[in-house]
This record gives sequence, C-alpha cells and structure tokens, in this order.
Amino acid sequence: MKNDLSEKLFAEALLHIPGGVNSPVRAFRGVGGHPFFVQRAKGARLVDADGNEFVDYVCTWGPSILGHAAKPVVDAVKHAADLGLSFGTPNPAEIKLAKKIKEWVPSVQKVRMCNSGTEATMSCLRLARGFTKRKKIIKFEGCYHGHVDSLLVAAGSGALTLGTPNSAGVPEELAALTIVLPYNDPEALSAAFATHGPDLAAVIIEPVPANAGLYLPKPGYLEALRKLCTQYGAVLIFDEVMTGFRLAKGGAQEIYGITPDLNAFGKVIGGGLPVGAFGGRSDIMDYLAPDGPVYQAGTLSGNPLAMAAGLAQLEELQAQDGFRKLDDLGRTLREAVGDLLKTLRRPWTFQQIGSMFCLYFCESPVHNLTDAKKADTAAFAKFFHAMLEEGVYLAPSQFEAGFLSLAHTEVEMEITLRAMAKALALP
Ligand code: KE4
Repeated sequence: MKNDLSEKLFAEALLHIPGGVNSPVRAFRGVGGHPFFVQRAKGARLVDADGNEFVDYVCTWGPSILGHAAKPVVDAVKHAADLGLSFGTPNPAEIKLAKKIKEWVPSVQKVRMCNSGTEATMSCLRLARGFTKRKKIIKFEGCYHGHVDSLLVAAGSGALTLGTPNSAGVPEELAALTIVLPYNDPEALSAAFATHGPDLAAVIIEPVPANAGLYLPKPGYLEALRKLCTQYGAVLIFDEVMTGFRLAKGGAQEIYGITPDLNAFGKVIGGGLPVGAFGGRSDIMDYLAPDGPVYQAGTLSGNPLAMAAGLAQLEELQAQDGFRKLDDLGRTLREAVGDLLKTLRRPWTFQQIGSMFCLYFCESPVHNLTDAKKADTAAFAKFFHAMLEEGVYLAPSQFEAGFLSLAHTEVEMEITLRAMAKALALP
C-alpha cells in the first residue's frame, strides 16, 4: 500500500503536534506503524492522502452512524452555516435537540448541551458532588469516560492502549477520592458500598464497556448497582457517550431496563460535529447554574451547526428504522465472522451487541478488564495491519470497539470477509 504522502504528513505533524496527533489513540501506538491521513470520507469508506480506500469500522469512534457525510446531515449543516456559525445566545435548535433527547431517553427530564463526552462526564461528576455534598466516586477499571482528572484512574481506551491508565498530572489527593472496582463483580460492589456508601457522591459506569474492547454486563449486575445507589443515595451516572443513540433509541438503559439518575452523551448526537450532553433527574439538573450552585458553561455549547447536525442525524436514523437495521448488520457480521474464525487455529473471542463489536485474540470470553488483558495484542497488531493492507480499517488497538453504520452493505461485508480470510491465514 502506497503511503508516501501520509508518511510525509505525519513527519510534518510531528513537528507541530504532540505525537503528531490530536488524540493519542490515533497514533497507532497500540498496533505499531504510523497513522494514515484521511483526505475524505463518504458512506462506509475513507480515502487517505495517497488515494487508498478503506472500509471504515472506526466510524470516527462512533459519530458517523449513518455513514460519513450523510446527505441529510451535510445539507442541514450547510443550511445552518448560511445563517451564522455561532451566536453565543440561545437558539431554537437547542430546544429541538433537547426535546428529541428527552423523547428518546425517558430518564432525561432536563438536559444541557456541551462540546464533548469529556465535558459531559466531568459535568455529571461535579453535579453529583454538588447535589449530594459528598466527595467519593466509584468507577470501574477499564472504563473510559474522557480525560477528566477524577476519571483518569485505571482508565481504558487510549490510556489503556498506551499503558498509562493512571495519567500523570492528576493530584493523588484527587485520585484518592476515586474508588476503582472490577466490572461485573457484584461482591466487590457490595463491599465497596458497605465501606464507602454514606460518602459516595456517584457511581459512573459504561453500561456496556467499550473502551477495553467490548464486553457486556452479566445478568443482574446493573440491577444490583441501581439498587445499591438508591439505598445509599449515590447518584448513578450512565456514561452513554458511546452506547447512547446507537445500541437502541434509548441507549443501553433501554436494553437493560435500568433508569440512571444522570447520563452523559456525545458522538451520535453531534452528527460528527463537536457535541456532548448531560441530563437526567430534574431535581439534580436544577442544581446547575444559573439556577443552582454548581457551575458549568461553554462558549460553543448548543452551537447552531452542531445542533443542526445532531438533529438531522437522529431524524434520519428514525426515518430509516436505523436501530433495527444496525442490529441486523451486527448479527450478520457476528455470524459471518464466526464461521470464518472457526477455521482459525489461534484462540479468538468475538463479542458483539447491536452495531458494536470486538475481536479479541484470547481463549475465554471477556467479562472485564482482567480478561481483556489476556488478549494477544501482538497477534491483534499483525491482524490489524494485514486487514489494513486489504483495505479494511479496524480500531488501531485491541482495547477499542468496532462500529457499523447504516452505510455498511453486503459489498463492505464481502470485502471484509475476504480480507479476514487472508489476514487470518497468515502464520
Ligand atoms: P470525548 O471527550 O472524546 O468526546 O468523549 C470521551 C468519552 C466518554 N465516554 C466514553 C464511554 C467514551 O468512549 C469516550 C471517548 N471514546 C474514545 C474511543 N474509545 C474516543 C476516541 C479518542 O479518544 O480519540
């Protein structure tokens, strides 16, 4: 694969940008080699600076659920742009998107827009601490909630990929307020609540963890968590930045039938533009400035272009009966890949829910970070590059999830299976 121009661009990027990237996981440190530079994207395809075309299973880490540059979204942004790029005042589109989020996710009684998933989770934490007047929080090892100081403790995604799950620069006094538990371990949960319950402001969890690959909550686990939070008055925060508006209209909470107290959203609701949102119980949300004592703000929060993109994407998802189609796509991929993998002499585990998936190179099913870390990351790196050579772009780390979009058709499936057959046949 020709990559002269991407190599040239990367060399130049290294002169100006730390690691040559604006987000660490893009640097290919988890798989080796150098990242390619994308020139354009359409549907399920990316085209890089050297003209190589790839079937894209990263989907810009989730947002392009309709496929890249979906016409309804692009048209909505173009229309909004002609009316002004940012007002710094309320605009009608903010109300429309807020109402749509409330309509789709019943646990959201009030919602505030922000500019990233990180801002959304950070704001949920501050709100929970302000509301409960408590300091301690619980998170789960391997879960990633953006680069929030209190949550860069045993974090997943890029932090895990780089082996820095506990980031430098986070004061130990702050990290000490974050209790980290293993996921899918109800005993550890009960013990932590028995010890810290009265001091707990919040528990933040990815209901379906997708930042150490992808694994699912064991039956009853989320219910046990909900019950303990209610019993001790801790705010239950569902981080649905990845799963929200993707796994179902109402996100993972609709699938598992759990009502959190607060939610963090992002990705899909921005249609590819920078958007985050957080919302939930109005008695908690009303603690936010300007009404309440918990401060939170953002110059570009509710930006008219981002609102237009998010609204257009959600409306198109609904119009296309998108969630059913995405579930069908995920099932088809799992069945097709499963048949292929059965011929493989190397241990593997393919895990999938809806349009999210992960191929682990390890024997046993993955239920938590400890299991995920048994995966053979060297084998994954080899597989990643072999697939890239065949024109298929997977997430550049064993500890990330893959995504499908409504633009992934039989053609992409055919290309992917052919590529996998070749990649998996390599010694
Ligand atoms: P952002 O600040 O990157 O918009 O969202 C942070 C975030 C919060 N919560 C969950 C569950 C997330 O998955 C994320 C971000 N996801 C990563 C992919 N694993 C973004 C990719 C990156 O960091 O470049």
